[in-house]
Amino acid sequence: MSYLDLYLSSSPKITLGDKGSRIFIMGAPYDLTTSYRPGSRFAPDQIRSAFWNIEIVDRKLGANAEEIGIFDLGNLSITTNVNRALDMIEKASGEVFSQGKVLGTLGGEHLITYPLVKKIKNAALVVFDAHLDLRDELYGLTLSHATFLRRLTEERRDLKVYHFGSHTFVDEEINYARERGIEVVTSYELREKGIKSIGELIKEKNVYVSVDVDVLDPSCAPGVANPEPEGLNYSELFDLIRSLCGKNIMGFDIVEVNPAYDPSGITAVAAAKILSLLIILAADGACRAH
Ligand SMILES: [Mn+2]
Repeated sequence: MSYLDLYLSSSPKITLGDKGSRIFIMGAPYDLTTSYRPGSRFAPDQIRSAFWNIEIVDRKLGANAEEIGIFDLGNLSITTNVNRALDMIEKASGEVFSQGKVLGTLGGEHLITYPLVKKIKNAALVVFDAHLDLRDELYGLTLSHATFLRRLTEERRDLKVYHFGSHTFVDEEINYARERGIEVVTSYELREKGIKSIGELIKEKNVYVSVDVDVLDPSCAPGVANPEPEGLNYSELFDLIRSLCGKNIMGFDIVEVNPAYDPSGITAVAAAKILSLLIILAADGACRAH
């Protein structure tokens, strides 16, 4: 062991393990179809930096993410071509999934979920998002961060989707959701019915989890591309995520954090906390039902 091995790291990578780890992390720094405030391409490294600097132990789940092997692959290459970005995400994630690994991807905008989930079989998709992202088209784009779930659910008729925390969507979106059999529980319903646990609502054991950080209220997560007031607070969202303890997490992503609008860094910290929870949930037997 040399001083170079001892004192230097490839920070801000969040590697706590090696290639033998079951959980892999990848950055997808793309915000090419963002409709309002671009900048989420800078989020992966901000989330990593926050992850290194907050406590990643969770008292409620009774687990410490520091003790779980994680291998960080780094970020996908820069491109300004949307199709090229989607292709790289699909190919890189496909390689990780084919090795039987759990892949956690740091966005980037919500469109990155489309190539990540496209080929995942035998798992339900669980989405947390202020928006439904079920429009057929927005601002001239049929494939964008506002339409990704529409395209995905049209292509994958077999994909069961559970959607939590929405509160801003047009009739076209909710009508499509009902027709397509997407289970939608809005932030209003979560609050009015006092729903703190969704584990039993989700019938499937295998799940892929996509967290759009704008599901949090802008008062606790201002640094997102499309902030929407009346979102969830930290504890409301974290308890819903914790209630997935016992599920088999096949993969996950955390999207839409925008460091350009996050001067205090609290949105990146919230995303890092979400990352630590998902790592604990994805690790075999690490979490304890609370
Ligand atoms: Mn959203």
